Amino acid sequence: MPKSILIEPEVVFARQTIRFYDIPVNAYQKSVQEELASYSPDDFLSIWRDMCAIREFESILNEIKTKGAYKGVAYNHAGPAHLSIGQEAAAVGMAFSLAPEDHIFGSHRSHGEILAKGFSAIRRLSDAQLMEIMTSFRDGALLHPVEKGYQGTVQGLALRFFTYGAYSEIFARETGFNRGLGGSMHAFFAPFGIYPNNAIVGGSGSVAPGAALFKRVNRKPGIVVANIGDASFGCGPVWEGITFSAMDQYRQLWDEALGGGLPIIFNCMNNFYGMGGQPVGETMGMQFIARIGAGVNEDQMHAERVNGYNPLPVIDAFRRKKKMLLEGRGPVLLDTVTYRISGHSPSDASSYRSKEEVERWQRADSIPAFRSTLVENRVVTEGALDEAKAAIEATIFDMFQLAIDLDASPRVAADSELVGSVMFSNRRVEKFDDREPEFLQDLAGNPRVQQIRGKIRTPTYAGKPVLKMKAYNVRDAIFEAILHRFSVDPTMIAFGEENRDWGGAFAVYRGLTEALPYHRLFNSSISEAAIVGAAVGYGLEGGRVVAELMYADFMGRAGDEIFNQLAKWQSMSAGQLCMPVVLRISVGAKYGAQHSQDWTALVHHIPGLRVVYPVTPYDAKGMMNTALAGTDPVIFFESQKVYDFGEMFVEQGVPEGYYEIDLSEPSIKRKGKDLTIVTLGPALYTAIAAADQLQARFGLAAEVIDLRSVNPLNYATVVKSVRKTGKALLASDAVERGCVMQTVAANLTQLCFDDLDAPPVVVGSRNWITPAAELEALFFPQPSWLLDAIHERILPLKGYQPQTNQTLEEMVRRSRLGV
Ligand SMILES: Cc1ncc(C[n+]2csc(CCOP(=O)(O)OP(=O)(O)O)c2C)c(N)n1
Ligand SMILES: [Mg+2]
Repeated sequence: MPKSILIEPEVVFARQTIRFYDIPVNAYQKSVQEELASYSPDDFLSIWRDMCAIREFESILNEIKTKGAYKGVAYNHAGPAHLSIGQEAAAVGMAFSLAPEDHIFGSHRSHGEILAKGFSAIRRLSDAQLMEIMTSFRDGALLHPVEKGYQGTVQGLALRFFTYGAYSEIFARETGFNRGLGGSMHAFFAPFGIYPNNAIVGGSGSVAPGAALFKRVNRKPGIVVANIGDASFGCGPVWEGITFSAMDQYRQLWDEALGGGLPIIFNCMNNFYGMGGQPVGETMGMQFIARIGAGVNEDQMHAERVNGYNPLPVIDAFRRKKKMLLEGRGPVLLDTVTYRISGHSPSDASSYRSKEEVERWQRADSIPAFRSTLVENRVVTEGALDEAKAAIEATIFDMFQLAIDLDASPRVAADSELVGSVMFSNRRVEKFDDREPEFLQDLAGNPRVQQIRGKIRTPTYAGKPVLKMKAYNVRDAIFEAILHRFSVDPTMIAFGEENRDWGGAFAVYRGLTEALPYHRLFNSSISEAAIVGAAVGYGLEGGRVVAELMYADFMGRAGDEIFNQLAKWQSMSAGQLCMPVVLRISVGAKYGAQHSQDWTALVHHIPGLRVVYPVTPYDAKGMMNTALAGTDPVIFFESQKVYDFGEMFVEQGVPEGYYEIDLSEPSIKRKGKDLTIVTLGPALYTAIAAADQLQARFGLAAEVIDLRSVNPLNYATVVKSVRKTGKALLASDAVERGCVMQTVAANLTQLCFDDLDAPPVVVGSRNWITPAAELEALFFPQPSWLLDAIHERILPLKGYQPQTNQTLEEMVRRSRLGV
């Protein structure tokens, strides 16, 4: 859909041509004299001073990395330093006219952008605001060391505070912006509008659009800038972020009052190099990054190339583009040309470029060039420039020395649990804003709500099992929990592929289209990286979001966004950011190798993610409720095998009201004393079938425990059961090698060693591709496999004839062949 957009053959097949307009390259040609009306002498001075400050800040890093000392002060910095010496004009030009509420995201090479944005914010905030930020930020932890003995202005104090926080962060000190957990490549300081910088090339390209989305949906002021390198435009997620930002719907379908296109500038810090590869002439073919805009939308993203070796064209461009964004005409692409005089990192041997080239750019260096322009045009005196430079350099040198002083700026103790303490935020937030949640209709009249009201929520009705058509099922359970949070938290949004109109690929959202305005539920482009990346950006800005991947097999398309972005920003921020993002991932079946794999193991392995996999209506509703009240990223797996299953275990049925289930507690689904079967995912139902046979044929009472949660996981219930029975079989639909259950089995071996009659046994799917629907019984664990494994490896069953080979010899054979 949307049904309002009609596709007409006569129009589609009419003869026409696609027109492009010219993309400006270096259009700005004003002299300083012509700019006198736009800048005060103080502005000019500040611009140059900021450039000098960045140069000094990074020159110190360069000297200590390459020579071990600066001005006789020795320091060994173990970590990285990707310097941007040469790029100062581009950074200052980018930040100069931004307000504190404009948020920048960056890359591994963003010291300069961080500093420039911080200096710009310090100039714009009042003394009272600055004092409030400095005293409240981590209870003054960064302020105390820099205010001792300082007698100057509040702005001067803020400069000390800010440069000290930056150095401390780079040197992994407690007094860093992020307590040293971010470091050089991930440092940020949100109070000044400086948001995460990303060591994954192009990482900000998919995350920053989510921040822009947050501003639109929640009517927040300001714009978002994604500062990314020229080589990052070869990264898929950057293209996806651009596509996501340029969707027509913002302007064509969303309520006009929200403000139109996403307010985002993709600002290419174009220094002509990746590390050593050259996008122009070697690794890409577009010649001008600005050209990309032409392929994106009719506005061509208002793309432009500007001279970033001079701050004024960049400031001019940012002023014009910001105005466009505030008018709802985003997104924008800027190709800001600069040059990295420094190496990629201090170990760079510069084998990929000639000395002559570097020297030519050094001769054109923006810092002396801009100074000459100001002096020649009598805008600022040499004395004023020298004085400003000397003052800021002194501050920076002082702050460097303070940051390397272990007494003033300690590292976290060697036995510290700091990192562990910030892996999860563990908070509970009912709603992230107090405004009224927006709906299009009264929910009582919603057809889906009415339909669910007529369903049976208990395992039996009038003594008989409930028909599938009548049963309140897993789909309904997830819907109810999500609808509840939509009605409580006005920031809550959901998006993914086919989320609107279609009702979600598996009909979980059916009914929501009628209930919610576009900006709360929308279809995204088929851009898994951008779906997850944007959810990350939205979450870290302080909004609640449910994003969806249609199949677990598509996680690969969003690998970085799940593994490095969603999982890591809470801890890299030392607990300052939270990540209230639920990522729904549906696990398929019947669709063969690329649509039917359970990939719980992948996210189980990644620190920083909560991972759950409920398979009953009671669990699905309770766990989704908990996930949507928390502040941590939750990977919420769902199984296509069980969407239409009714409740089979909770006799009282699934409550109509709100309840929560702990996201780390396994659940006993059937009590027993002879053997423990632990399951994850739909293997629960396989285990129940096996348990029925054990009872009927062998008089054995199996205790069946559904893990439900993968991480965090409380072992207490499982351990208690296994100690009681002395026997453990673990089953899931994931392929057996490296699956979650292998970790659980290994842990149970240690936790229950004295009580075990046999080592815990894992039964999973075969280590194959998932075959066609007709052949799935060869692949997914069947009840008989469980019985066979019990018989062969745990407890011989009297008179039992195994149907498959579950012996240890077979395990070794399969392993040897890798299948
Ligand atoms: C996904 C990813 N691939 C490769 C790298 C290694 N790497 C770090 S910086 C870099 C070059 C990036 O070039 P560009 O985006 O132009 O930024 P610049 O370094 O020029 O500022 C590479 C390849 C990485 N950090 N992330
Ligand atoms: Mg580059």
